[in-house]
This record gives sequence, C-alpha cells and structure tokens, in this order.
Amino acid sequence: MAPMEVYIDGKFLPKAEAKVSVFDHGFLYGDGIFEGIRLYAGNVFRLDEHLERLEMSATAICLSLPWSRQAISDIVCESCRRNNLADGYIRLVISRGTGDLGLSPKNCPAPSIVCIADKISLYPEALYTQGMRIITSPTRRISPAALPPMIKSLNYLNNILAKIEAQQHGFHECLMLNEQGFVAECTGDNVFLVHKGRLLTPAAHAGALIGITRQVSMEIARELGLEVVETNLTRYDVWNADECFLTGTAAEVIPVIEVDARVIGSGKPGPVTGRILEVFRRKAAAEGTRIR
Ligand code: PXG
Repeated sequence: MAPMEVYIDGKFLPKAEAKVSVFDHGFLYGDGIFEGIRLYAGNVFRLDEHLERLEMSATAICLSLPWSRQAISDIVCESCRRNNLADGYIRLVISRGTGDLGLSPKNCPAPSIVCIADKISLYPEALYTQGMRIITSPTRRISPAALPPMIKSLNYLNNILAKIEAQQHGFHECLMLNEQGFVAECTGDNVFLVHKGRLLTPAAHAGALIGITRQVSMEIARELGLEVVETNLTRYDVWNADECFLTGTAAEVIPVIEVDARVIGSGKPGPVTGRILEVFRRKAAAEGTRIR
C-alpha cells in the first residue's frame, strides 16, 4: 500500500516527512484553528458547513485566510484522492504560521495549512448498541468570556484535562459544566437530552461548540416532529432525562445510559436516539461533496 501523503502549504509529503517548524505558533502557543471532517463512501460530509465554521473561527482569532473556500475544499478532496480513501477522517489545521519566540502574531508573516486524510478509528460498535457510561468532570469548561467555545482552536488543554480525569476513573467521556454549573458539552462531543418528547441541548453561550453533528441531529429531530430547545441544563436534568446521547464527527450519535452512576431512562439506548442515529447514518451515506 502506498504511504500516506499529507498536504502542507502547497505540497503533498510522505507521512515521515510531513513536519512543521518548531517555531510554528500553532506548536508554540496553540495559535491556530482546525476542523475534523468525515468522508463517507467517497463523499465529504457537510464540507461547506465545516469550511464556514473554519472561516468563522479564523475571523474570531484575527487570522485572515489567504485561501478561498473553493481552494480549501480542493485541498480536502485531493487529500482523500491521493490517499485512496472512500471512508475516512480528515484533519484540516490552520496555524498562525512560523514566527519568532513571543506571543505576537505580528512575527508570523503567513499562516500554514495542513490537511491529513486518514482512516477513522471508531468507538466499538457495542457502545452504540449498549450505550455509554459517563461521569461529570471536576474540571469546568473554560468561560466563554475567556475563550469563545465556538472557536475550534488548537487550545484543547481544558478538554484534555477533563478527558484524562474521565480515563483515570475508567470512562471514555465525561460531562463538562460551565462556571455557573450548567451543562456545557463533553470533551469532544455535544450533549443532548430527550425529555417528555422534546430534544434539549445547551446553547453556545453555555460553553458548547456549535458542532456540525449537533446541527444535523437537530435537523433530524425536527424532521421527526420533535420540538428542539436550546436551554440551560443542570446535572439533575441529565440524571432525570428519558434519553441522553452525544454527537460528534468521530462519534456520530452515541447513546448514554448512565451518568454519575444514575441510570438514564430504561438503562438502554432510547428509541429517539436510535431513530436519530439511523437517519444520521442514512444521510451520511447519501449526501456530501464527491471527491472524484
Ligand atoms: N465539542 C467539542 C469541544 C469538540 O471538539 C464537538 C463538540 C463536536 O463537533 P462536530 O462538529 O464534530 O460535530 C467537538 C469536535 C477527535 C476530535 O479527534 C473530535 C473533536 C474535536 C477534536 C478532536 O476525536 N470533536
């Protein structure tokens, strides 16, 4: 099999040679943005939405993108073709670029763009059929006043600390609360509750990233006739929900059956979660930007 090729600033390089400078401000300071995107059966899922979010993240960090949306789209599709992928995970990273030591972005003449198209490693299928157990992290989600959670930035330490705590206690994921104690999201996934026929999820201002899978799940729920409400949620609301699930590009839609040792609903993946996952997988298989 041909070795993986990674796109860096205009060139495709073999994986072993795909390197960026130690003076890159993405490495030195986490000064940059990224997207995680899925390729399903030769189609890139919701590429335009991912690129729109990338542009909005760029605006928010005062990084002016020297590439058009079409140019970035071409890089993504070419990365998939070069690596002979039909299904995969695409990591698009834009950093402030190479500069001097010192925080100032003024030292960085040009941003860098990297695109990695790889195979996807998924959660075990058993988690989708049996559901996941999670806990609440003692680490609070960073305040939206300190760093807007909508920016998909290269600063993930807040989420990584929470992930470490989850793993230390034997869990894959954990719930993160905001400073006020309301539910924000999980470390790399958005959170949803189903309660009395309504779909509930925290708003961005509560500390949630506006996930693409979140948007698709809300769209599906409306198609299924559910009322969708963005609202403040407490741990009490989570423990007493009929159903709970998480959404993310890597995870898709994953049922949660236990939170903080409280059994959610029947203790099995719920029917609404199942319907949303089913429709999500159907959409993922049928939609998207063709790579060839
Ligand atoms: N919240 C956070 C904090 C995220 O990082 C999501 C929600 C879900 O958004 P999407 O657009 O994917 O539906 C994310 C994104 C990984 C990985 O390698 C996944 C994410 C971020 C970083 C790494 O699994 N998920």
